[in-house]
Parts: sequence; structure tokens; C-alpha cells
Amino acid sequence: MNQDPKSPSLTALCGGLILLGLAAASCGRPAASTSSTSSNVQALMSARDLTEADVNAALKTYTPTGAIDDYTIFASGGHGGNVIVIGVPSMRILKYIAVFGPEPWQGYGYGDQTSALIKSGNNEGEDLSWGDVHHPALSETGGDYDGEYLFVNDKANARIAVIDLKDFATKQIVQSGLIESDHGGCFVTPDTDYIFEGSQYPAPLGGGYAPLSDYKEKYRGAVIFWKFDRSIGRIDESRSFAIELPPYMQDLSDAGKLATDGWMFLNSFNTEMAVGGNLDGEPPLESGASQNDMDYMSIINWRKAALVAADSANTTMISGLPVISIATAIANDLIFEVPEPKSPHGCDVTPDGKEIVVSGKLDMHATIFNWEKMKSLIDAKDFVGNDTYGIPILGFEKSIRGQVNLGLGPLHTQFDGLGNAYTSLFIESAVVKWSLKDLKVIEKLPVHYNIGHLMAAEGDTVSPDGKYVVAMNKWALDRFQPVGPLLPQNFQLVDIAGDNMQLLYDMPLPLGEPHYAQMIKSDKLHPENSYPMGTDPLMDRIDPFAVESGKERIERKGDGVHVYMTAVRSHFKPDAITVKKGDTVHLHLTNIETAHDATHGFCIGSYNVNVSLEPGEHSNMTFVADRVGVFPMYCTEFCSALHLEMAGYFLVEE
Ligand code: CUK
Ligand code: CUA
Repeated sequence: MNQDPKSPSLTALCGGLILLGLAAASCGRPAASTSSTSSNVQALMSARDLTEADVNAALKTYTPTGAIDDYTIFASGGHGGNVIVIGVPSMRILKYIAVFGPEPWQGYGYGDQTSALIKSGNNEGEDLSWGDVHHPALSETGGDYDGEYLFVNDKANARIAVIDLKDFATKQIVQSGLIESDHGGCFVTPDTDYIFEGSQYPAPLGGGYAPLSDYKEKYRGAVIFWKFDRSIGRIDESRSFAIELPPYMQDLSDAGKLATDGWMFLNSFNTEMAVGGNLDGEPPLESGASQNDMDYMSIINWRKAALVAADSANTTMISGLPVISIATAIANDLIFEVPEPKSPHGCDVTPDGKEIVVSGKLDMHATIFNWEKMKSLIDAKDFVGNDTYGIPILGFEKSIRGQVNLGLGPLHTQFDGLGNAYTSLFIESAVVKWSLKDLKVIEKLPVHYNIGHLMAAEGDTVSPDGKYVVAMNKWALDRFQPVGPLLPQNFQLVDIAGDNMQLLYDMPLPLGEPHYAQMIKSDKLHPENSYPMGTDPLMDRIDPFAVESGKERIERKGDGVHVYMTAVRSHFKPDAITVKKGDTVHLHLTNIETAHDATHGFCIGSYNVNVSLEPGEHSNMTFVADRVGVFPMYCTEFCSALHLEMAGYFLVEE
């Protein structure tokens, strides 16, 4: 239970309740009885063993029925391969956005279009059905979230997905084949010209075999700059490029903004270039990779690199991408390195773009790199040496403004726009607030437990909102009732508006590990209520097989039986379909509803046919009727009073 000596008095709390009651009356709900509120609250508090701080937290998060959350979180679903949409401060889950794997309840990965989408991010011939989402990035205009698009990476398979926030649906998955895993992505440039995807574990670029003994010669990292074409809402692979990197393990990156616009910063660990081999008496990878006191942050001039890449004489095509070699990058002053303390993880550019905060898992400090200092070293070609691959190295002491001792296991940093920074302490299980002005620690708040990332409201923009931080904790021991050996993840909502950080709410998240999230003002999001009739959401166009009301039919053609169907409350038309064994069946189904939320599902049991259609949406399903029988087909959404009657038969005769 919270015991916060600074919590407001009960009188003030009741004042808050009265205000809530009055506000409620204006939206049609009964006003709280002011005379008895105080004693009612007292009774509730003692019955539930709540402190004043608890009630205070409850008042700050409780969101009455019909009220909308001020902020919306887009959180990675980790190895669930999806994105979770959450309201703040209520912490109510609003949606799962299917991305890298099938989501049966949305019919995602079952119809022709979304099945092809999942497979489209696959250059190696394996049918991937999952992804490991780490870093969602909202599209930006002028360094602020604009609410139009969301990008996420799949670390395991080195893929990037584009989600349109017009309908909260995945539109595109790209995989270059250049790299085998990614982690430094997604991060966007301030106007979303490019989406970065930095590799994590080095491998031969473009695939292929090389023994670990050839690691330093043949293994490489890379950062891919995917060109985003906002006019079509898709990545333009033909205008994307990459830069080859040394075989360090690249980690997080961030785009410069304002003062650092045009540059990017990319951490690395394992500059030792250890490769493991513990069964053969070699040091295990993790200790081999933790020998050096310093690793390197790469400093990359992406804007100039885009110009260099535009001339094909400067690049080599690998896996369909023009790649700038390390040597060409050095020759064109595109890449520099600066030492950074031991096994760094987080890399966060301050809102004014003037500094980069880096923290190392094995170092208790945050290091504040100063752009003015680094830029003058770069301009003066004042280097302390070169790495194994010839990349110029800036002096550490000359590049930093200072360091601040934060505690054990500092990982990621966010900002409130008031000159404060908030850093997650993984080992210490705390959020530490510190001042960017004087690099002094202000306050620590314990969290439960093992916090990875944290996110602040509009926290990655040029103008963070402050107000809230969410601690994304990986362990949830003793926070919720036990549900077996595996507990949920724990998102903890923290109020940062006052002088002291106040823990408001624990939210269990029973899904794959959500690494990162971004939090945007809800009023920046303008999703649509329905689709233009017959829309294929993936292509953003009227599907050529879209079916109009009155034009339903069954046609036998050279490539099989085409069934043109509509769905509307409460029937499918046609509702009886007979085909012959061995027929290829093409079901073309349009939901001809126009009302918001009037969704219909469609399934044929035993044939693995399952789609979900929002109003106006069209889907195509292709399958072979290879089994004789009578197969009920029905609507899977309780859409109307006669929902159970929204059914029919799919018959396969000999
Ligand atoms: S990472 Cu998971 S806690 Cu992939 Cu951004 Cu740091
Ligand atoms: Cu349509 Cu139930």
C-alpha cells in the first residue's frame, strides 16, 4: 500500500470527487451526493484498506464510462508479433493490431490478402508466422508525432512493418535479406523521410555461409534507411539504401533532431568481436563481449549518405539494396565513432537535439554526449585514432558534457520537456529522475520489477508533454495473484506532473515481452469509421472482386468456382454454396454495412476459412474443396439479434 506523506488531505480529495460528480451530471450521469460523499469515501477506504494516496491515485486514473483517455499508447507485443493499443490514464487495452503473425479473431493471416502480407516479409522461403516486435515508432512531422502511421520492427527476422493509423491496420512488411536480425529500429527521421533499421547480430551481408573463424573479415552489421513515401503510405524499397557497419553488435539508435537533424546515433556492444564457443573451451559470448571498458557509438550523417547512395558508383547492390561500404562511408565523411562506456544499451537524443544520452548496462552512469563538441571535432578532423575498419574515432572526454551516476543497470531515458530526464534502472528496479541542467539526480521511484524501457507522453518528440511516464517492467512477482510459473509483464503508470513521482497504477500485460512503446495525444488520432464500399484495406483500393448488393452470384470459370457474396445483418448471400470435390473455390465477400462497428465474421469450419470484415471491407479466400461433406458456415461476430441465424451451408459433392 502506498504511504505518501505528500498525498493531499481527504478534504481536498472529496473536493475532487465533488468536482467529478458535477462534471458527471453535465454528461447525463447522476451527480454524487455531496453531503454524504465524505463519509462514504471514508467507509470505502476502511473497508478496502486504502490509504489517502491510494484514493488519490484512483482519482487520477479512474475514467468514467463514456469518457475518453487523453493519451494513447502503442506498445510492442514482443514475441507475440503484434502491437497493443492502450488508453492513458485508464490503462485500458483498446486494441491488438495484428502485424507479423496470424490473429484468428481478426481473420488476419487467413484471407488471401493478409496471408500474402505475412508472407511478403520473407525472402528466404520460410513461412514465418511470428515476429519479435521491439520498437514502435510513430510517424513525425517537424519532430512531433503526427498520428498518421506507426512502424514496428521484427528483431528475429529483420523485418519492418507499416501500420496505417487511418484504420489501425498493417499495410506492408518489408525484409531486405541484407541482415539477419535487427534492433536499431524502428526510428524515424523528424519528417519521416526515412525509417532506420539497424542490425543487431552480425552475419555475412545478404546471407550465405562463413565460419565463425572468419568473423572479423566476413561478418558485418548494417543500417538500412527505408524511404517512406507518405503520398502512398508505403515504404519505397527502390529508393532505400544501407550502410555497411563493422561486426560489432549494433544496438539502439536514435535520429537527430533540430540541432542534430540529418544525423543518427547508433550504439554498439561486443566491439571485442567475441563469437562464443563455450563448448570448445572458449569464453562464453557474454563474457567475451564484456571485456572492453569502452564500446563505440556510431555517428552517421544520413542526409549526406542519401546523396552519396543516389550515385550507383558509390554503392554495391546486395539483396536488392544499394549498400555504401565502410570504406566509401569513411571517404565521404559519413561515419564516425566515439567511445561509450561498457556495453551500452539506450541511446536517446534530447528534445532540443543538442545532446545524446547513453547508458551502459554494466556502468552506473548516463553519459551525456554534446553535439557542439562532437561536431567541432568532426569539422576539425580532430580524431584520436581509427577502429579496426578505419572509422575515425573522436576523443571521449572531448565529446561529453559529463556523466551522472544514476544507479544499477541504467537502460533507457525519456524526457519531460521541462529539462528533466527519466532513466530506467534495470538491476535496481527503479525510475530515476535527474536534471539535464546540472546532471544531478533528483529522485528515485522503485518499480516492480526489472524495468526495461520506459516511455513518457510524447516522449520522443521535440516537445514532450511531461505528465506521465510508464515503466515497462519485465517481472511482476508479488504484484498480481499468481497464474502459474509465468507471470504477466507489468506496466506501471507514474504521474510526473508534481514535484514527486507518484505511482498510479499497475497494469498486467499477459503477452510477449513488450519492449518499447510510444504515447501520443489521443486527439492527434483520426481513425475512420468504415471503409469505402468494397475496400481491400491492404491495397487501399476497391477490390476488383468487390461485390455490390444485388449482384451476388456463383460462376464456374477456368480457374474454379467464383462465389460473389455479401454480408449484411443478418445473412450471407448466397447462403448455400454447392461445389464439386476438387474444385478450387474463390470466395469474394464484401461486408456491405455502412454503420460504424457493424463487423461480420465469416468461417467455414474444417476448411480453416476465417475472415473478419469491417463495414465496407472486402476479402478474398481461395482454397481447394478436397473433402466431400456438409460444412456449416456462419458469422463469428454477435452482430445482431439474428446473429445465430446468420449462417448457411457449404456443400461439397462427389
Ligand atoms: S530493448 Cu528490450 S528493454 Cu529491444 Cu529497446 Cu531495452
Ligand atoms: Cu454477422 Cu453475426
